[in-house]
Amino acid sequence: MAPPVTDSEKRKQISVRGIAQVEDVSEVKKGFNRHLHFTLIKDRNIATPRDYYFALAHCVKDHLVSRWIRTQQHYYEKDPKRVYYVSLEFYMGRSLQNTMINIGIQGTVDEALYQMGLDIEELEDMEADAGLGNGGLGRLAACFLDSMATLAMPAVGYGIRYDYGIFAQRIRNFEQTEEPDDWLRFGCPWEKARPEYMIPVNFFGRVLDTPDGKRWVDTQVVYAMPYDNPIPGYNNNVVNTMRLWSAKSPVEFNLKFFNDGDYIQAVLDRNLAENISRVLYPNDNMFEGKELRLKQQYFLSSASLADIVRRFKASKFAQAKSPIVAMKVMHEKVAVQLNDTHPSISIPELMRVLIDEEKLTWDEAWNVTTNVFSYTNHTVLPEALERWPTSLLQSMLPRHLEIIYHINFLWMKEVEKLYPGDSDRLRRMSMVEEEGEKRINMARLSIVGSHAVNGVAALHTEILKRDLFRDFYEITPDKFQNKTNGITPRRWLLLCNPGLADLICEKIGDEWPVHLDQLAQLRKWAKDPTFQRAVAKVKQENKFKLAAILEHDYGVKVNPSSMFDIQVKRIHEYKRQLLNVLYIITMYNRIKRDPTADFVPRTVMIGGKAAPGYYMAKKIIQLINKVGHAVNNDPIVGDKLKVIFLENYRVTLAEKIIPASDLSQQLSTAGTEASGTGNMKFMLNGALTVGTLDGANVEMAEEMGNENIFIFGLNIDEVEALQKSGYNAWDYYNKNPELKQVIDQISGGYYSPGNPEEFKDVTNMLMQHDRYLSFADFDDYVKKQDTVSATYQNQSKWLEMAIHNIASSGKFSSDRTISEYAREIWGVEPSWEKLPNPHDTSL
Ligand code: T68
Repeated sequence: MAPPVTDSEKRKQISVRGIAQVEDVSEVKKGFNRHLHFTLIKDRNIATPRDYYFALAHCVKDHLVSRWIRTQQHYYEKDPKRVYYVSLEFYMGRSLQNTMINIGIQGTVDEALYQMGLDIEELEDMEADAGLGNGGLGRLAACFLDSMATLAMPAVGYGIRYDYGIFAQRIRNFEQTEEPDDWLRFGCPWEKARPEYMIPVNFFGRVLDTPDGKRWVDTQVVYAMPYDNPIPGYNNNVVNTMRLWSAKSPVEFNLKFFNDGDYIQAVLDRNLAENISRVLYPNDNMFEGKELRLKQQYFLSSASLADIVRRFKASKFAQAKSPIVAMKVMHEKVAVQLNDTHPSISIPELMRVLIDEEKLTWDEAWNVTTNVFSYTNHTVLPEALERWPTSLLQSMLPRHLEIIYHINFLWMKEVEKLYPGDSDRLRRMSMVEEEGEKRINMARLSIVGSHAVNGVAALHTEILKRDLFRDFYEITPDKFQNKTNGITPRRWLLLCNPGLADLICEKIGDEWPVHLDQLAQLRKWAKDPTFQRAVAKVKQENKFKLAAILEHDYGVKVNPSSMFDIQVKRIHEYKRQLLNVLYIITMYNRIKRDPTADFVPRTVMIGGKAAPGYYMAKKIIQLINKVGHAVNNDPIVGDKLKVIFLENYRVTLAEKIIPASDLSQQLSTAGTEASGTGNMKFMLNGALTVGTLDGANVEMAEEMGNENIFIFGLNIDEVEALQKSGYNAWDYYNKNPELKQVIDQISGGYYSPGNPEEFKDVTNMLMQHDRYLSFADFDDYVKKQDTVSATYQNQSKWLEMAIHNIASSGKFSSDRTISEYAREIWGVEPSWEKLPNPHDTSL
């Protein structure tokens, strides 16, 4: 083959998006037209962009199915240990582009659509986000599925197919309003319903003691209908499954009404059962003890375990044994990861199945159960820890409560043996909490019922061991592990930042998407002016593109040469968006004090959803919007400072914002953010971070060196010391005139003309009961932000730091995280081998 001539041809040769071949392009055009005709039943005269999107999605899905079937055949033949990731949330976002990239047909499809005169980006924009998650925990589950498929692991993700995902956020009159997310309105082209595999799930009823063991009777039944979604690995022909359950009423539901003659009412009431999978609970880091939420948790747990047991029984391993012998060793072939305690009712559920249905003894069942399960903790905030009232469990899941009591009885005996007479310790370690309303502490149940417990960043795991789960760590130190979070470089670089991806390929080849450590090679060009210019050019193009989106979607004009300074994440007091606002106002005051002084222009963007019932978070959104209104309309400020609230922040918006950011704000009080994963996405895309020594920020700083990150504020020991000695916001307020001015303005109604009371709850909180010590970090934050501005003026220094960020982000690939889970918790091996390319398609 002749060597490539031009730069752009060279880029195509090394393109990680797949090189278009003439035959493949014509194949895609054929498939697209076939679906437009036979699936959508439209012609090009009346088809809309949405029709084209669906035609394309179906066409792309066709290229998945052989790989999907073959992958499952391959697993059946090889009969390896299976991994199940059970999660109430999978925050997937869109699938079209990700699928094309992972199976290597993006180049081909681009060319085919171009030849047909269609704009691929316009079509991609028709896809609704699968917003089946709140934030970090749900997005982590999605990144993990991508990595497990890419590492050819025999894994299934189990979740709920909510009819309504995370609400759409609209800002009206500076405040958040919520709209239901009807994401399935036009149908989902990726999923395959499998009504033939429906599973009955029982609720309520009572427990009978029979000679043949316990029987749970007189229950209400709801069916779980599986919907399978393909999860393609990157460039390895593997396609795994995410199985989401949807609630279906049984035919005989409400039969008594039916017999009463109220047939119509009986049919209408079928809705009640189907409400279980209606809507995602919109809280992050907050426990809401609602009956419907517990139903969702048990619905997922019970259906998934029944499916797991069925698949195990059908495996070659189990088939070669008698049924009872097979069940006793199920843990040799099954690993189940619990994504937080949300699905941890699975632990008594598996005990129930093994004892009541499979007739194992208690001890045999307990051995299997503890070896099957492992539990990931995602937070140390007390209000997020799940503690279900026993009264609710008693009526909804009476057999499970019985089992939990017995697990706890045996556990208490064990503790008592180790620490005779230590009643305070027994109280601290009991799954049954007796203070106030009697409750089951689900974290304690999960620790005792699992063989491994992990935190999601080194610092977080240390807090678990030393503080939250200290007593448990003392008894079983080997159970506790760290698994620092990661992100998939496919979506969070290759997909969202093609310019940077190409640049990296030119320097180090095209293996980095599966070996992200290779980015370290970029370090040698950190000071190279040519490479710096190339990185700067990509960043500038991404900023132009975002600026165009902001103007088109929100009607705001931004200065694309200003610093894009971004904080996007759920709105929560502990994440301290307020600290960001305090600095914005500080900058505003400085500009007004001396409008001619040198000022490094910034466009500050803040985005994120507040839980609908979280009053303070909603106030914070209102304050950001009001401050933005004042700043953006002040002629003295001009182009120097703009404050934008990014409405409806979600996966798809993250993909547009992160590649265009210069500065990433990670401001949580040390010891509160378990890990953070947004922080890693910014780093990978060449933004610099201003942040505290919290969560994974600590490890990011370690990887890149303190000289490449702007760390400020109290560390965790200092936070603890200050909490102990007593934090007094007034001390800081009185000592810092800029802080005093900012607070006086907010509480004096400067940003709420006509209603000085508007933000009094915010300022009262900050002054009197701020659990997150905002003022204690204000001074250092301002100083660090001033350093940020000064550094930004030295573009070559800034770019050198940005390149160091990119080059140091290898550790934060979710491939690394998943490899650690695989080897150290699940007992399976990751593999970089490819399955054979299915030959019934040339793609
Ligand atoms: C997040 N937790 C952590 N919770 O806050 C974050 N909570 O530090 C970490 O990086 C991430 O998990 C992944 O480990 C959450 O996102 C929730 O969304 C949530 C949902 C329901 C109930 C409680």
